Amino acid sequence: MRKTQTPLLLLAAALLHTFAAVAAEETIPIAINTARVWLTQMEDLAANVAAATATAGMPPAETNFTINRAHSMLLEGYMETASGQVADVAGAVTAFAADDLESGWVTPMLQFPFAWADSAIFLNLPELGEVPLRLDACAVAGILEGNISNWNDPALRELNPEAELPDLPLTLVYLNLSTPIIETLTRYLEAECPSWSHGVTDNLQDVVAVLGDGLLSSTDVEGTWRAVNGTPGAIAIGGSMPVGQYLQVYPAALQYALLRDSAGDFVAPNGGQLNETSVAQLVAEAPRAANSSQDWTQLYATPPGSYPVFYWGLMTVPRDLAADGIRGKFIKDTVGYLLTGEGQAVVEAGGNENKLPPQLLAAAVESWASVKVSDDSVDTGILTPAGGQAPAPAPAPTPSSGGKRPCQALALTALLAAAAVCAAFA
Ligand SMILES: *[C@@H]1O[C@H](CO)[C@@H](O)[C@H](O)[C@H]1NC(C)=O
Ligand SMILES: *[C@@H]1O[C@H](CO)[C@@H](O)[C@H](O)[C@H]1NC(C)=O
Ligand SMILES: *[C@@H]1O[C@H](CO)[C@@H](O)[C@H](O)[C@H]1NC(C)=O
Ligand SMILES: *[C@@H]1O[C@H](CO)[C@@H](O)[C@H](O)[C@H]1NC(C)=O
Ligand SMILES: CC(=O)N[C@H]1CO[C@H](CO)[C@@H](O)[C@@H]1O
Repeated sequence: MRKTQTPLLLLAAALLHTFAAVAAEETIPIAINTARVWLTQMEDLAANVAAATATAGMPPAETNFTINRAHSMLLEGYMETASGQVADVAGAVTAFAADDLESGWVTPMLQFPFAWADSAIFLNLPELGEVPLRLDACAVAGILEGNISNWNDPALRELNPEAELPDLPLTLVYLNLSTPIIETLTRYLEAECPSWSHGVTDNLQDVVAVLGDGLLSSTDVEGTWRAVNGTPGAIAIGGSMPVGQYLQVYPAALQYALLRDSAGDFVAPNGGQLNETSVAQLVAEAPRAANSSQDWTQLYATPPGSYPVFYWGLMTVPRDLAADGIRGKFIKDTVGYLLTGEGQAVVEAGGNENKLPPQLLAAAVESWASVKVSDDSVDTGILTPAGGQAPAPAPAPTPSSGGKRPCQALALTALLAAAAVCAAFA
């Protein structure tokens, strides 16, 4: 967009109510390609954003979701198909490295975190009743390597003296994707189980391949939940528990395992309890928007809470959306909403995922605020974080004709501005 149009757009924003009837016919399409675990949040985000834009008399933002990834550790996997770029936003669990964010794009990409969650090891073993299964790192390693293949294995009995462990084959459900969750898992195994010999990696497909009948390999998160739900004696390691609407669909997959930490305590996926030491470390290492590559990969080196297997939610958008005109501002505000108090409540609404550690929020907002748009003063009606550029005050409502009017028939005073807006919405 040419710079000379900016004052016209400012005026236009103030006059939007004059032609709300016209604007109501338009929608602003936004395409989000997300990870399954964030789908509920993205749907709620879209609903709130659509309502906010409509309430403000702006063209409603209409979000289109896909869950479609060629490779979940690579940004191209979210943003592109063979035929080109498909998504405006990646709602990912992956913190993409600087190279991936910077090279190959028309404009480099930027990321910021908006949420995190423990990635519970979960199982289908009703015999346990209310007693959660206890595992240590070597028991997890033993299950992955096939050394532990029955629930009455002596190593499991020793860890679970109180539990009624049945004589039942143990089936590992493994999500056969490269994910940062497996990196957190293997970092834990590397640190806490001396006999773990496979290092830190993002996919254990070669390790679990030896399990034969003891393995159910899945290719997507929901497939993992379905397999655990449908298989007595199944355990999923390195996926995530059912979230959102799936809690009702996969009730047999809702048992989780406690994991022994370095201090010898068994910790539960804890619903948001933070390890203040590691959060302080993460804050110190957070990229600073003005000066850095926006590489947030260090988030995955340190568990934000005490459960060692976990994931983050990260939004990825182009750093410069100026070429998208008004739509660029809609995209920026849509993702920024997640960093507001309201947006963080959306993140936590399902009770399974946690808002950003508040100490990290400032750095996330700083990254978000650095996204360039053609006109940051346009008020889309979408709530955006404090600390970002304040939206222009809402225009005073003016009576709408209620009728359908073409852009060129607007009142003379609005004509120039309307032309700019009509062009921007085209
Ligand atoms: C959603 O976006 C994808 C990728 O751009 C596209 O293939 C699909 O047709 C879109 N769906 C709708 C309903 O707009
Ligand atoms: C599993 O068993 C093999 C063969 O006995 C052994 O080499 C390996 O260390 C065991 N794995 C673990 C995690 O103890
Ligand atoms: C994992 O998927 C790859 C293809 O992406 C396949 O070659 C491999 O056999 C699978 N491994 C397991 C253990 O399912
Ligand atoms: C908290 O985080 C620090 C730094 O990462 C770590 O050394 C410590 O073990 C953690 N404490 C717990 C209880 O997880
Ligand atoms: C946020 C941040 O760290 N900003 C710094 C970027 O670098 C300039 C100098 O190059 C500093 O003045 C800013 O404080």
